[in-house]
Amino acid sequence: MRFHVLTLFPDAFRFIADYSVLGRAIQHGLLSVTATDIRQFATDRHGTADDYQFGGGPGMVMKPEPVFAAVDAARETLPASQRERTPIILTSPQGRTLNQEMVNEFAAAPGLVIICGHYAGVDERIRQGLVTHEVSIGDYVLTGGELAAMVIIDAVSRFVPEVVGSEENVREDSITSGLLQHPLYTRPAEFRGMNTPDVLRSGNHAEIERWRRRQSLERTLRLRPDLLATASLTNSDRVFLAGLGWPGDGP
Ligand code: 6GU
Repeated sequence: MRFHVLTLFPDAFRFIADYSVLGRAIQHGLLSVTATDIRQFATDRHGTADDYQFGGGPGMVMKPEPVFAAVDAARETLPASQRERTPIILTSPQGRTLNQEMVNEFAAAPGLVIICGHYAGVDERIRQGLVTHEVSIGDYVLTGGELAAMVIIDAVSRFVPEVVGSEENVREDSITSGLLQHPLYTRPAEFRGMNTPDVLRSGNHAEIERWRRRQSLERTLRLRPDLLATASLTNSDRVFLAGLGWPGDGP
């Protein structure tokens, strides 16, 4: 998976190369992350990437020429067969809020080009003529799109084979099943007066699975009842949830 990031702050992406899980994946050649300075593609000698907005008003706007040129250059490094299939993502608080389904879609691409939005915003022609996906990471405003780009890279990288170990993949099952995870315990069995459930140390695997499933259901109902509408539930899950007061997800 190849990530091409176009940014005004390329040094920020050294964090990814230095960070344990993704850094190791880069070293093993499973991922590549190239951060290119948009200013390199400025049309003047000063590396100007922003300008005042037409019509007046506070805040600078990212100019179109350097961003178009930077995307063209990133695309040229891709094999022709991949160019059409590589999403051009703009990070911006106006975008669609990132979720696991979007992460899955991005992970199916051969790579991603990510433009990190900055200042008051980008010239609208960047949206019109370049961007295929505009992505936000939540309903709050960041100083720039770099952290959002790193969030996208991290979440997508988990789907690249061998980037995360099998124990992490197991947890993915609990996300894709649409339920929150059951509580986890390790030694000691008793700590500062707090005990661990006996069933987990009973050796009865059927009982353990039942307990975990019920804990997941109960926790999801309490913390994220919205997830139950799309979770894959068995009949006995439904009966159990109904007993907890769940009104059900349909007629
Ligand atoms: Cl992608 N960018 C900025 N600047 N703020 C955000 C965001 C992105 N997602 C949430 N807030």
